Amino acid sequence: MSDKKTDISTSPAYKAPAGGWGALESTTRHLLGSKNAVKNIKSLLNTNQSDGFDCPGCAWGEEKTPNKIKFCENGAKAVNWEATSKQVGADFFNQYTLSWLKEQSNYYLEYQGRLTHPMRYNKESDKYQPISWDEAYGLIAEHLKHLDHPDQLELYTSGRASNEAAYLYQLFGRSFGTNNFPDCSNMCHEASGFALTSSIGIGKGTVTLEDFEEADTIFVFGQNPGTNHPRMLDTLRSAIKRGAKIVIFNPLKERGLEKFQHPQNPVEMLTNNATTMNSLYLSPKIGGDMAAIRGMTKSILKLSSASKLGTLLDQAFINEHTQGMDEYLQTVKETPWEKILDQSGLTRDEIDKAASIYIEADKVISTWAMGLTQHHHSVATLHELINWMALGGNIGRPGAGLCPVRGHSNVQGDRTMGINERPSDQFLDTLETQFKIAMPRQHGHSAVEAIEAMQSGGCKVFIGLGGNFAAASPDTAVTEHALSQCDLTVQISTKLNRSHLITGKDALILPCLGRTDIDQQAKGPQKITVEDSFSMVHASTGVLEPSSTEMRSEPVIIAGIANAVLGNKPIDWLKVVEDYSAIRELIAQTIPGFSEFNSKIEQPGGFYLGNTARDRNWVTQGGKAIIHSHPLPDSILPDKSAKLLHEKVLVLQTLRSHDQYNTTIYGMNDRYRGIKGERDVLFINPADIQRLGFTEGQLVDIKSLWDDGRTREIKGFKLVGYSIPAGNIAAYYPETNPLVPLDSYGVDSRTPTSKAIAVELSSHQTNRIL
Ligand SMILES: Nc1nc2c(c(=O)[nH]1)N[C@H]1C(S)=C(S)[C@@H](COP(=O)(O)OP(=O)(O)OC[C@H]3O[C@@H](n4cnc5c(=O)[nH]c(N)nc54)[C@H](O)[C@@H]3O)O[C@H]1N2
Ligand SMILES: Nc1nc2c(c(=O)[nH]1)N[C@H]1C(S)=C(S)[C@@H](COP(=O)(O)OP(=O)(O)OC[C@H]3O[C@@H](n4cnc5c(=O)[nH]c(N)nc54)[C@H](O)[C@@H]3O)O[C@H]1N2
Ligand SMILES: [Mo]
Repeated sequence: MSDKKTDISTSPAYKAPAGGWGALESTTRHLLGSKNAVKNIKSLLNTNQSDGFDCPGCAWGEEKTPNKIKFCENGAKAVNWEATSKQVGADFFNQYTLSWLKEQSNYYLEYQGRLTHPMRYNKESDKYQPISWDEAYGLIAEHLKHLDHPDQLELYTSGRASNEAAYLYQLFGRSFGTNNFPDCSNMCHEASGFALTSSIGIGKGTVTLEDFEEADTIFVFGQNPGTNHPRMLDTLRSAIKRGAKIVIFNPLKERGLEKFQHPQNPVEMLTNNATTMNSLYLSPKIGGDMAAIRGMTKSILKLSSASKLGTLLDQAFINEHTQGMDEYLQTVKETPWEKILDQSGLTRDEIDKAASIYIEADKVISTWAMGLTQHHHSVATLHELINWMALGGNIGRPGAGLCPVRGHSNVQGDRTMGINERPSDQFLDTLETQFKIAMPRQHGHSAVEAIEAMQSGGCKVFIGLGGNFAAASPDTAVTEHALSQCDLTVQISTKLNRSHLITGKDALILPCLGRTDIDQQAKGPQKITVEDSFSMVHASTGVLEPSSTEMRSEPVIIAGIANAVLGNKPIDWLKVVEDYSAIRELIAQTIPGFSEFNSKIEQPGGFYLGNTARDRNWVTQGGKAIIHSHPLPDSILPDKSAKLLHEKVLVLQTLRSHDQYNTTIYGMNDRYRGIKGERDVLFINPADIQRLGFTEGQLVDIKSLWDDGRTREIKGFKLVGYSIPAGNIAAYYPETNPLVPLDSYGVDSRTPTSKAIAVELSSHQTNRIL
């Protein structure tokens, strides 16, 4: 593997600032180009308002300023996509066989519109056919009755489900007898939850949005907010404008982290002024962050011992609030610089610079996303980050703290509600006391384990509450085969996607309402609640008339299934969905922090759940923050790749374009990276193109290296020279998922290693006859 350093000083692709006229133009085009311009403009104005709905885009928090327009370009795309008037109903399914639909792209499938009628797959005709809701519920009950064990059921959740839906779903699953709750979080921030809980005693970020107004330095690791959390750019811009420093760690030069122009700021737009977004932009090699952070700690120790002021560490915090720091610092001292520089790909000077910024700052916030969580050694990397933040006492202090920036808009809330395959005994005890039935104690399956269970025949029924399990999961061929082994697959969804086409022996599509839709129930229109990355819980109310009366809300669908399977036990399922306050009452009685839930959500902006670590109350063994010491890994790749390495091997990360929401593809452009009209591209250092004997623009095939005898290859990707460290490449998810081996996952997190796959390239042989 080559680790030659080439100049990657700036992004070549897009010269304009992020946001700006490009964002405004794109928002307008997406709005006017949809089937429903007026309806969609109405919905945008209601996004994130106290009496409107929570943006189904990302999980970034909301400022409390009333009546401010609170959507971003990509939030607008998400709203627009859901609010289409195009429909996928019985007529649509009557036209096409599954074999034909399987040949279509992900973009085509979702673009067809909203799912409007419950459907059942008919093997004979190879088509979906309409079914009544009651028949659908009855069919699920029939299948579940015939299971040998409740653990043959997998209940997947994607992170858009509301607190109310998630709570009912977990209660249904556990009352049926299983903790099998694989969720999108298993493929996303699982390592964050694991590392935070094992260090500071709570698996959530310790900061609130107000802390960003006080921080004097913000470190952003492995995250592309310009595309995935655009409202965060606004927060970062304000910080820069008042003199705070921002340090970026990202192998790619991401435009949003270089320059930003606020599309809702008339002065900036008219004068074409943009804010330079960072004080230091470091590009470590993929997977090199743990080494880079260790380097900063080593550098800080050196600065500290040379300082006339004595220690530069927050010794009082370390003594009073941490355990294990001495051992960690000893491990750092013993790690040679050579290894740190080799694994991080950074120079000593770069690391020293970042360390100086850290030590000069009084209040530091660190944020991170998938660039840190989707690695083999993610938990160790996050422990390292927490240790380094603890050195300066940067946990549990205003203006300072840890901030995993979540993905789906309610993924954090779903976990709080009990969507967790490894629930605590305490939680299960509370449920037992409340509902007077035994809860299953055996831990359940994560996403990867669910696929393994389907493969081995251990799972017979799969139900997906949202999401696109077939396309979002690793090892596409393996996952698809696993799903097809099920007796029944059920997808509760808003839009048609790949997962509807990969059926078990029997299959159902259950169409549901989305965040923007009015949810009318027996006792009137309903609101739901969500929790953002900052542990703020607030209500969300749909404002648009649903485009079909056949669609049902997620809580109603879950109640319908539960009622068919369990009858009236342990609750009257059909009754609690007449008015969701009844569900919130159950939540109030069983989930810590939710007492008086119904009255608390009446406050505009919602309420704060609190965070024990923020209060320096460490819910750990020993009552202090635990400082974990790990050696730097020998290789950032798991053994099954590490042993196959040769000098032409590259490390691939799979990421999002600007025109997608996970597996939902809105368009074929990636504006900030200069890509137009295509997705099958491979970002690569120009020196690697040359070294490997290719030319820019050439098509290549990509094959992963994994020692299990299986071939994983995708074909025909265009080489695009880009500012990325030599030896590293990047391409879009989900096209690259066939390359991620199912058993290539993080230690303790079991998260697929979507950001580090060893691959080799070969020239693509076109079949075209000229
Ligand atoms: N518009 C839009 N918004 C979204 C989503 C979407 O698809 N579209 N998805 C939502 C979801 S579920 C999530 S989880 C978040 C995802 O938000 P991000 O984590 O920002 O998403 P990715 O595109 O995976 O980007 C990963 C970033 O990490 C960098 N990176 C990769 N490997 C490494 C590494 O080893 N070290 C470091 N330091 N950096 C690395 C990449 O260059 C890239 O900038 O966004 C959420 N918001
Ligand atoms: N290679 C690779 N793989 C990855 C990742 C990566 O970076 N690289 N990222 C991972 C991450 S971070 C995540 S979070 C997962 C995402 O995995 P998922 O959450 O499973 O996937 P999405 O693409 O977000 O799901 C989109 C589908 O959700 C449905 N949907 C949308 N809104 C609603 C709603 O309100 N209710 C219901 N019931 N359904 C709705 C629509 O039918 C839509 O087709 O993918 C993971 N997979
Ligand atoms: Mo995610």
